[in-house]
Amino acid sequence: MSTMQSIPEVTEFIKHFSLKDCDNKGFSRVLLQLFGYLGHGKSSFINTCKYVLDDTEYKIYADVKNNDGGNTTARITYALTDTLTLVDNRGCAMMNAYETGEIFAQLGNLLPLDREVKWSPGIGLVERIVQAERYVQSSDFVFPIFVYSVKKGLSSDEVPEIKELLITARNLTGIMPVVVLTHKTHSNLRDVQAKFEDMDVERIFTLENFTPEDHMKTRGKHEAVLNFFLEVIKDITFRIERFSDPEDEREKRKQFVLEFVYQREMKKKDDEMEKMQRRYKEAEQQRNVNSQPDSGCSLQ
Ligand SMILES: Nc1nc2c(ncn2[C@@H]2O[C@H](COP(=O)(O)OP(=O)(O)O)[C@@H](O)[C@H]2O)c(=O)[nH]1
Ligand SMILES: [Mg+2]
Repeated sequence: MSTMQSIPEVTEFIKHFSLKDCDNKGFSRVLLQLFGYLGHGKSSFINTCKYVLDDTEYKIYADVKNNDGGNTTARITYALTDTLTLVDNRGCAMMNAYETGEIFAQLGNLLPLDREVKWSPGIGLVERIVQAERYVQSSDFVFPIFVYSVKKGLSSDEVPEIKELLITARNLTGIMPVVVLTHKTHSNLRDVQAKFEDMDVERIFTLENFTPEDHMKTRGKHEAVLNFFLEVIKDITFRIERFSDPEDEREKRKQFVLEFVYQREMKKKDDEMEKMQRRYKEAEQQRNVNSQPDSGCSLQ
């Protein structure tokens, strides 16, 4: 935080940030789209942001225990200011949400907000995107934020998948996701941070979330969150000037996700075809072996 500004000044600045003040192209609200794996601190981060910006007592807005059974999906919104809204995208906690394109449909703001929807992979996702069109507001500006827990650690084997996830999210939204590392006091910090830097992530924030067990306000924790918002606001104003109009941007995101789903379905078919051909060959070889005259012990 700039030493020129006091905490109340910065808080007011964030609270009054509006897209009206920039070349907004018709965007009116920013969806801070949180994504990341289950148990990495997304819900806690939402509660932390509310605690810092509202600056009242600690409340639980996002349920830290709700681990999302697995066959429904929802994108839940938490309004932070008139302009900034946090979105908890729960699809990423599900098995295969990444492979099936579910997480990208959520990140691309192509699925409704605040509605429980039965989860369906593959072509079912395309139907849900079409059905959602009348509920989705194009005037929402999509800003991706990847939440990852330092405490969980990050092995080298996991790096390629996460990198691909981040790059795909970037290609979809036009913005390289900002990374929030939770549990920053854990000893894995340097290692995890270095691995994210190697993934070409531009902006990495490290922080310790406030939790129901420990929400004693310290200046360090409080300022870390305010700083995060100052930087995010800078990023938003930079990006928005380089975007075309909201309808156009949404159409691009839709095409991207449809193409992604299509490619995945094609690959699945190719894999199945290959498997079938392999089985056929194996059966053929087996038949040839069986039909060969057994020279060893023939009785004449
Ligand atoms: N000490 C500490 N605990 C955290 C932090 N972030 C999350 N937690 C705890 O980790 C658990 C999972 O967090 P949660 O927010 O539910 O993760 P989600 O599944 O991504 O929403 C909860 O018990 C939180 O209290 C953090 O930065 N520090
Ligand atoms: Mg959660």
